[in-house]
Amino acid sequence: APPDTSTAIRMRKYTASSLSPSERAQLLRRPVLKFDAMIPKVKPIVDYVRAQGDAALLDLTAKYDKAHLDSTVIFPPFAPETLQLNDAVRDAIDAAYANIRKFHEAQASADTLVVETMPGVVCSRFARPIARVGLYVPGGTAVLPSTALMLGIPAQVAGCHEIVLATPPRPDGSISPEVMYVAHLVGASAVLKAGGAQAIAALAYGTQTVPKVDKIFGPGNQWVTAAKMLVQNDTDALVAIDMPAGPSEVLVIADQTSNPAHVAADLLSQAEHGIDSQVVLVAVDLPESILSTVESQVDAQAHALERVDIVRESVSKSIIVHVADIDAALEFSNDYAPEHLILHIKDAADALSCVQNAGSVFVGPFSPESCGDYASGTNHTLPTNGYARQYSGVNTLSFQKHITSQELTADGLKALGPVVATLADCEGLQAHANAVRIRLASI
Ligand code: HSO
Ligand code: ZN
Repeated sequence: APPDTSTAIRMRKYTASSLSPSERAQLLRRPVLKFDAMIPKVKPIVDYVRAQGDAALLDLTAKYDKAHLDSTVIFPPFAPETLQLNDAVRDAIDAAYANIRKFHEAQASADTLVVETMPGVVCSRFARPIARVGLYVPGGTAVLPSTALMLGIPAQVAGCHEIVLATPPRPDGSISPEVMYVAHLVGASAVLKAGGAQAIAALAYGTQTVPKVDKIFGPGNQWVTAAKMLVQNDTDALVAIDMPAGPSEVLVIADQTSNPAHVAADLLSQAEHGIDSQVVLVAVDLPESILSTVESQVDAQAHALERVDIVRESVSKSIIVHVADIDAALEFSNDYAPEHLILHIKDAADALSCVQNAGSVFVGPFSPESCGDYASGTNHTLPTNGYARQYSGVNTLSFQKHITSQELTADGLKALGPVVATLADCEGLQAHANAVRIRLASI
């Protein structure tokens, strides 16, 4: 059917104070993802790749990506013709790379933490890179070199030894030069031309040519996410994942000082990601005149977008919530725990101290989310679906683990040993107590 350009693209409206607890709970939920239903679909793919390796990858890539490949992995040095970009794009990627690198270098924990907990008892903690990491860069409706930057830079900064970047090939078998250029910049050790659950399985188990990794990062569709969850639970794979990923979302808090056209533009910039994206506007005592301008701007700007059909669907699942004041706005936002929070409010920076749950915050009128999505320095791989309550976004520490150590002196053991022996006795673990007492007897 031809695209529907006639009907208005608008969000549903609610007033926070008149919601029942169950209505409020309903609004705080995201459009449901049926993971239980995905696992049985994904498992045969994962098992196929695990059993057949490269042959399965080639077969599945032909089937799902329509690309008929001879081999699935490219190793550096990458051929110059695969990296060819126009100058403006290369310069933009370089500028983004520099900012993201600067911010992620500042996060690395290079220093060893040393604490003498009591005289002669020294505890320390130091970081080591996760040796082999897999970075999933989605293909699908948009090619995302920015995601390659957001995953590749912290991996590089953390000092990971092997960086395997997986992304689905185009039907001609190639990878976009933008993604290849980023792979080159971040020092990727291999590019896997595969997407979906099959790429995740290859990273988790390795194949004849794909190196097995220790942790898999990156956003993806339901197939990718279900496959990540599946392999994470397989003790044979012995692989970790960054976080459970879901569709993109943004929550915008706007008051009378906000510019309605800017608010609308920010809402749409997230809504265009996919039909499952959810955008929420929390309107703080917003006069009807401003609100209706926001709504008409959403409608007008949406109709001018190439991705209007995606936006139409995501906006129709999205909501406007009226609240009386900024405290109520932040309460709603903290309960929703958005991936992105944009503060279009007076004295926006002051509100930060009240933000408890959010992936990343965009403060004030000149901080569109797009800047964080691409180039300001912060990471765009962030917790969705309310997981901002307990997860951080991807950062340099996501690519490291911390090892602790301790060294006791004889005096330290004299002081601490009796405490340990008593506790070991209390647990009935005699050998533990002996390991202390046998030493105390000889000091
Ligand atoms: N907003 C997305 C990231 C992205 N935006 C990539 C543009 N390209 C994460 O929620
Ligand atoms: Zn985005």
